[in-house]
Amino acid sequence: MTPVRSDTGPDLADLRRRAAATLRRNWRGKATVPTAALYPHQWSWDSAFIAIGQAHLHPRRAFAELTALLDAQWGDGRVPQIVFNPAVPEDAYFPGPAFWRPLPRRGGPPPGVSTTGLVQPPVHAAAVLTIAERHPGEATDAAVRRLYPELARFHDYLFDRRRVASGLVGIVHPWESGLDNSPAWDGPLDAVDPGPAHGITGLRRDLRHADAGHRPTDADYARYMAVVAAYRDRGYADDDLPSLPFCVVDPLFCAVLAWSEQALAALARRVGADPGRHVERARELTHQVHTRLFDPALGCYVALDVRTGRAVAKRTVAGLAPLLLPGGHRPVLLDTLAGPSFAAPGVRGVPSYDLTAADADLRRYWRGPTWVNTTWLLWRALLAHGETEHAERLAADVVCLVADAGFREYFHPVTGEGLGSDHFSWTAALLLDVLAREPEDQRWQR
Ligand code: 2M8
Repeated sequence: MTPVRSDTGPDLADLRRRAAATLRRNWRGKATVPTAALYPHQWSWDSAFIAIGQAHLHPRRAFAELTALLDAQWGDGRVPQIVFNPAVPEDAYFPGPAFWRPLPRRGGPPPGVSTTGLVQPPVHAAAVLTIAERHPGEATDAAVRRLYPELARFHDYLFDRRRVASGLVGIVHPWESGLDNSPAWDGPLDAVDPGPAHGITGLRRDLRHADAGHRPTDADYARYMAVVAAYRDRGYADDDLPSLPFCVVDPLFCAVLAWSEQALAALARRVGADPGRHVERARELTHQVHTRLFDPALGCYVALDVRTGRAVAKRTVAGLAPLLLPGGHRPVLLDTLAGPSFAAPGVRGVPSYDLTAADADLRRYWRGPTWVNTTWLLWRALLAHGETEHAERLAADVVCLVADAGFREYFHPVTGEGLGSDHFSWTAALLLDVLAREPEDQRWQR
């Protein structure tokens, strides 16, 4: 894609127009696909990020996006990772709807709705609060009244059914982390028997739409499938979670849940409900994250393998996410964020993994590239803590990456090369949000 620049930096009006066009192109009538070919259904945390950007264009569409997702909420409260579009052929995405069946009748999705049985990081309540604060009015109030009970039920599910390791909240598949191929999952996945891996390449659809060097390997996929099959074969039941082949505590998932739980408290106040339990749960989970997941030697938070009880000593962007929370080890995290692991000269945005690590792979999915959504989360955290200059640098990085390489799924953190798929929805949506917040001045010049 040709970068559009004027003498004074990227043409912001043009970027906004192209971002809006990307979201229009990916809108499917009720919800937005992350990108047409690679991800042709609705994804959970994508929709939350998309709604944040969509609110700058069509607030009604923003709420429609979240309503479509929550319409697929399971009876047990879980909000599924993927809501399958019945109009899309079974083999357009792997693993498609058939692989996930049977879905439970009791406690499962509404009749006739086809989903996966996993969840994704619960950014949704924080997204609704973000939208409500920026776009006040009657329509927003009505939407918040409608969405609050469903969001609260989702959090009840996570706190009641996914509690592991006394108080922390666990995930049972790398796909639930959103950072699927993170080096943090290599150790826990090594212990998974992949079963027969042959034939995986033929089944995979992602390799038709993205460079194999930017995506997970077949060995990763074989293990992903084995982990899904084990959960599916026990009816997606959450009893005795450590007996599943994969069960970890992820610092980003927990930090986002505690952050969103604070947002739920604010939403509860708006609709006249009692915020008490949200305040208490946010406080308790925040405390657990700060006391149980911090690794002083690495200068960041780390994941916990619940099956072995061992911490995963890897410095990933997920380990910076507790910056979203009050208290904790903020000065150390700020140093790590500004240090050589995530911010060498010329590096743009926040790389997904420690640049100095021997196993960093700056082109491969979640193993080094910069992603706009995780950079956006840290931008929000920096703004909340008054770290304005640092936040503005990240905002400028996002704008320049997109101006130079287009609305790509992820970016090489050093060269800025666009990676993964193109016309990617959350890149467009969050760019709109960054542009709406940051004053237009000379800082975009690089
Ligand atoms: C990626 O994950 C999906 C599985 O959920 C895949 O690779 O097929 C991840 O980047 C995830 O965080 C994202 O939600 C999804 C859709 O954009 O793609």
